[in-house]
Amino acid sequence: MKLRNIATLIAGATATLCLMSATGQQANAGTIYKDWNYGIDAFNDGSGGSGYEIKGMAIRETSDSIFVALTGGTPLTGTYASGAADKNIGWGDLFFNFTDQTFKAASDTNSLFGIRFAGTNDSMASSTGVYKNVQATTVTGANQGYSTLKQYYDYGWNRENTQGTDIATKADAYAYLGQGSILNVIGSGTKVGDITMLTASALSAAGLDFSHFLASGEQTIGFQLNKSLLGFGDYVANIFLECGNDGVAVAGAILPPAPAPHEVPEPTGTAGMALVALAFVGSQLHKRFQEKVTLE
Ligand SMILES: [Ca+2]
Ligand SMILES: [Ca+2]
Ligand SMILES: [Ca+2]
Repeated sequence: MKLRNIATLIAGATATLCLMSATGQQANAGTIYKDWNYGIDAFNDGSGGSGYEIKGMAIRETSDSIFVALTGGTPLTGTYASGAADKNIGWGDLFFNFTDQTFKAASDTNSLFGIRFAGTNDSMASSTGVYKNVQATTVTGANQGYSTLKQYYDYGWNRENTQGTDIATKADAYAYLGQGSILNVIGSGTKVGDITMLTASALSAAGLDFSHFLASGEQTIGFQLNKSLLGFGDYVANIFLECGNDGVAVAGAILPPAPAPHEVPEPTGTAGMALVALAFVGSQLHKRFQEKVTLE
């Protein structure tokens, strides 16, 4: 599958980057920039105007954390929309797919990870945080949105980098996401932990720089989570707005967790020595006791 090839390429590029960083050399690979993996979305495929325009997503991995950042015109708490059931259209949930299956197939087998970060959206997840064994569902209907991805494209919104630089074409989008319902929130899953929302200055301090790609939106949202909450290996991460008016994806790889500190098995010799030592101490105590008895 082409998408996997892209992810594998990026994974390889990431490994190369790390290797070259270790030797103190500069390297540019794919959309990795200053340790963040960027998916830059088309700037003019947000149906409904600037309030529904995603410009990009970026993901950074450190030894123990995953950082995620999104930029565009949609605030964290969404925008007023009279046609939406809750009068508000905002961000859907973010998904990570570590399987080699399409999004729909991974969803159907409850194999996605999902992150609800927008506390006011229409997610079926009960609270913000990280979820595993996730099946995705759609809330576009309640948000005055597109009933299918095909409908979005049929309305004329196909652009270069339609779902970001890693799913650049409509054909790639169909191959990964299908042409049916836009599955944009967590439908079911098991919560495994919380996320920490990050301020713009914290994101900048962590090296985030959408402006390098001229992709700084009016709204930049970011959060951090413990790496142990997610899977690892090649991934495709993607998100849509609640209405399906825009979406973006990033392909990359998360390194496997570092092996636990090696547990040195207790050598039988050491155990034997310990027993001998205990026996010796015991015998000495016994001897002293005997001596004491004898003296008395
Ligand atoms: Ca866009
Ligand atoms: Ca809504
Ligand atoms: Ca898009």
